[in-house]
Amino acid sequence: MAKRSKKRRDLSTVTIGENTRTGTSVASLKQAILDNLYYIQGRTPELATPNDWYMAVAYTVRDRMLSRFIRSHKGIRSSEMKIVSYLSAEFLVGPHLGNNLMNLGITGQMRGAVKELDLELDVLLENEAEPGLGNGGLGRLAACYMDSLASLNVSAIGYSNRYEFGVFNQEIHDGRQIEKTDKWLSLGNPWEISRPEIFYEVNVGGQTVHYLDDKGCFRVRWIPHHVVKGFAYDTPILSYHNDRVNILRLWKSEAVESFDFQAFNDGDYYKAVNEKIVSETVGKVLYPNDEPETGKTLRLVQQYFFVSCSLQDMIRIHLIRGKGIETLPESFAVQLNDTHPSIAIAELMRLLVDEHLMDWDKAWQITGKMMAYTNHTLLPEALEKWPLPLFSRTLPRHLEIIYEINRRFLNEVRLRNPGDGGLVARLSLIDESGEKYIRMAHLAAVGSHRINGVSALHSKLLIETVLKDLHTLYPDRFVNVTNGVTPRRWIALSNPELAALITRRIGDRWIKNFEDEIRKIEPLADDAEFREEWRKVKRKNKSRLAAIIQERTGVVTNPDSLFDIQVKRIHEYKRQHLNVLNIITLYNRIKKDPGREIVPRTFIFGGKAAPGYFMAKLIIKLINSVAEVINKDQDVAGRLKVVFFPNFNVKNAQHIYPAAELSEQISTAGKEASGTGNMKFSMNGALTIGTLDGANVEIREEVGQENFFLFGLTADEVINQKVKGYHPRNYYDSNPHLREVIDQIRSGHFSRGDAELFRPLVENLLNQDPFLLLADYQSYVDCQDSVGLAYRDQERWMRMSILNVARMGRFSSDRSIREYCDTIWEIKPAKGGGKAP
Ligand code: NBG
Repeated sequence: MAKRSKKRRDLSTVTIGENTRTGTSVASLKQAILDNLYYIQGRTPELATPNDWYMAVAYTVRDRMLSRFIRSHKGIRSSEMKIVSYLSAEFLVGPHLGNNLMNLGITGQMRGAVKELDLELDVLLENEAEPGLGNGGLGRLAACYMDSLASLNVSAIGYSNRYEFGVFNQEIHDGRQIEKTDKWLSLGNPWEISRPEIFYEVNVGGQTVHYLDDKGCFRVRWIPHHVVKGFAYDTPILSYHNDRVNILRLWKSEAVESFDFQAFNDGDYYKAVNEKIVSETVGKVLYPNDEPETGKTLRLVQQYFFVSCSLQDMIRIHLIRGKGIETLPESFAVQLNDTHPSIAIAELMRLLVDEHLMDWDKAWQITGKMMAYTNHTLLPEALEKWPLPLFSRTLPRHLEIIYEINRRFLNEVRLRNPGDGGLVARLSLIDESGEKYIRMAHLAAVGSHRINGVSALHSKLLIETVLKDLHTLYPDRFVNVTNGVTPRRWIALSNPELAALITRRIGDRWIKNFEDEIRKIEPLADDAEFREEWRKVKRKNKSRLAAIIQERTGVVTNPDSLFDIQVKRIHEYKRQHLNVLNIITLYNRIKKDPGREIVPRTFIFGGKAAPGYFMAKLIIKLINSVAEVINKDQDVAGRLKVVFFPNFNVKNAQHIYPAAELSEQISTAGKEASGTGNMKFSMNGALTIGTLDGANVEIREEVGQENFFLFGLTADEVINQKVKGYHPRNYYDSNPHLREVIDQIRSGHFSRGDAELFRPLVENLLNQDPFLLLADYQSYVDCQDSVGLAYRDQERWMRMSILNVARMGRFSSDRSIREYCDTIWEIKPAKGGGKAP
């Protein structure tokens, strides 16, 4: 009997055409590419376009992922293992090809194979359309976490929308940002597998009907205004050199009936296709962040749509495992990535109570056990809330559920704090202070068993400010998990020469176990030969970036100058304009004293501004206007250059971080929840100039204060300044250098005499300056001077750079995921990654 089943298993693993479908030699890969070109793209080499070749290569790689994918998939269905369900409105995964080649360990062979076909692997990699399914840090964090989950051999599904258009592409015209639609799917997406048989229906709008069922139980039926269908599209997420492959499952919205024959027969063609149009609009486009969401019904529908499909999917998988609905938390731990998916709390209640006929208390217990919520920002304007009328029109049943959750919750509050009406009003899920709103952060917090911030400082401020009352009520729910980033994509893939240098000295285990292994390069900071090799790698990366900059912007930069880089979303709190104030200060110094010795610097900026964020767009214009004046001024030639690198995204980031020497992390203390760019820079050997904000605090602790350029007010001092009454104009009046800079911007010195252009920005700084640029100005300029001094001593700089990398172990996303497993999900990951394939 045992023998028979073994035989059957053997048979099922035999793959026809083993060599060209799964072989990894140069010869098999080459043959496979040609086969895929012919059989999938329908082309021969003579007729193939660059995209045909890209697709053929991508399918060749995908073929080699599938056996592991299918094995992992079987595990999801059959095993007892708990699955992490990461619900996120954004996954900024970045290009797949290079990452998958690296994870499979076949980059070298593939390079050889394409070479034999007269192609360049680097050109193919550059040709890949990036899935821009995220705005910035929050989306990229989700992608780093998917990487670590797989590499730590934790079973996970990332759930989101399959947006047809990702974050816009940024072009710069006349110094201003222009947004272009991101049609990332237009040439096909070889990495996803569509699952037309996995779909769910999602109700929208309408009303509810209350009735008693035949057993006399109170029931609710939701009669929707319309129904949207969500179809699954799966992207395999490989682990680094081990067997696990997880899934990124994205939902595409479609009409239930794509064509209304009744309407067509009645002669109304437009009505006949209308439902299709309405339904497909749901997943059309990713919303930009930093814009007020209130009033955007479509965004609420979008959030609800992917959350509902995902929860229905989890229940289906759990039932396939042969288990009863009451044990759902044994199969899934759900992480809510910010409040965007927080409607999951009410939706799970609805599914359990209305569809699975569970009683409320049991359903609430299951919900709380499964759900956990990560907060990613303290900015009040980013704390999601939905106007009551809009919410009730869109999700009438959920409003009833939220009322019931709130009723029970506030009863508990009253019981514990009798007579404190103010507390009840502050904690309520409904904001009734004016126009009524649903507070999504409160819903997420009340329905979760854990709530976490993303850096030590952020978690502390979270419980002292926006979630203070909730913390008093449920202190045990709050934990901190400091963010991390994957060293696979951000060092091994983006900075292959640095990776090779490190591997030559300490072996390659650091890629898999960065937390423990990378520290082994610390003693090499004292090795002059190593420092010299380190310097050479950085120099090469800089000249490579310089070539890209010249090609994209026309600006010629000097790779021997200090590459001082600020790349991230453009936002006033991130203070790109503080950086600009310092640049103008340096410029003025040289203009006054042309013979002055300064360390030549290239200031590089990159980042998108939300399309509706006026001030952020003006900051982009300011950077470009200052660049225009400085870059053509012969007096500063060879000493200062300013560049705005257009369209900062994952692909471009992979060229930028490896070339950076100075990382600008200069947000107003208390505003940046964590930051993750700060970690990527440091891992690539850049030194940081920064405030005590977000994860900067912990980075400085790890790398040592002597290896970090600190300036500016602390979070407490920022609050004190504001309490005391902050008068930016006093700084302007009392600091002649600052005054000169501000006056130049105001007078049109950098805007061809146009004194109107930057007026809103200058007025804002002089009158409100909500992010305290003027208060931090002098401290920043002084700190930048000390950076210049340090850079003159290249031996010292290299030592600091090596120590920065050596001490970054803690900021691997593997460490973060381990902490989520321990303190939130109750899952045991494998140490140092899973077993090799
Ligand atoms: C961002 C924070 C960053 C943080 C990332 C990831 C949002 C709402 N928040 O500081 O601004 O690093 O989240 O946690 O995008």
